[in-house]
Amino acid sequence: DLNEMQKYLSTAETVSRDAGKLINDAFQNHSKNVMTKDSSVDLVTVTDQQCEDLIKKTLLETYPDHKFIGEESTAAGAKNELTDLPTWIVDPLDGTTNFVHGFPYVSVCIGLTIKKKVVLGVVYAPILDEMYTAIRGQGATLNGTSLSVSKCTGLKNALVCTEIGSNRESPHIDIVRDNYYRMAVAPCHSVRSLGAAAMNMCMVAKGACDAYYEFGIHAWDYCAASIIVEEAGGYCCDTTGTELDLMARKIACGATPALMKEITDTLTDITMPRD
Ligand code: LIP
Repeated sequence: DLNEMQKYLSTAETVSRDAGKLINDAFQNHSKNVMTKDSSVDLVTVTDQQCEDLIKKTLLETYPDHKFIGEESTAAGAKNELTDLPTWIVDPLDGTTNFVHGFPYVSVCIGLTIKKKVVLGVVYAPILDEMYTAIRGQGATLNGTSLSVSKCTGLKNALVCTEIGSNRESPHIDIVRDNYYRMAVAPCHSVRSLGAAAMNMCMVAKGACDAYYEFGIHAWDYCAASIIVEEAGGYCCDTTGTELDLMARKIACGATPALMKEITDTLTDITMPRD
């Protein structure tokens, strides 16, 4: 019920601010201990791990019968199977490359699924001090003010966000480049990359851009932000235009179904190995 959802949201908000403090301190003090994961462009820092430990401990101590899927727990070998049980899906620091370089678009992402459906989401951007939240059916807010997407219905009037991602191998990156080219020659108004899936999606939710798509990301990058986009009146789907799949490692979202049909019809899909 709504009371329970508000309680869950409040826990998620509080712990995202606590993790945000750790991020802000390390960001301001330039104390970033950088390591790589799958490749030289797949970065992780001690701050990512500290934040995930804090968030995981808090959520599982508060809600012992809930499940947890997190970016760094997964990297450390935890299996991230999505079941019908209440499951927190967490990216402790989305935009790690931005964080490492001092580019301020970073966020803590905390989503909750029940019966595999996203029921609430928090995206907290600590450097900008922007708190984006949504509960299913209750709208989306930024620092308490309600959000709504733009009214854009066609690619020719759209500002589109996307990312090159961390897979730079052929043929993956060739398709990413071709898709970028198709956006450019559509022609859409322009293409932007904030360097973080959740921040791109929050720009869609607030109507500052009209659409976002990306291949190769994970549920923790888009779970929380997907409900913020939907509750701001936007539309989330798979890059093929079918229903959004949290484990398919790709997303397209934007202001209107008409715009998203045009975009997903324009994109060449990349089938990713599922999470
Ligand atoms: C990042 C995403 C971004 C993507 C990067 C990476 P991380 O997440 O937010 O959209 O292009 O490759 O996946 O690793 O900073 O949490």
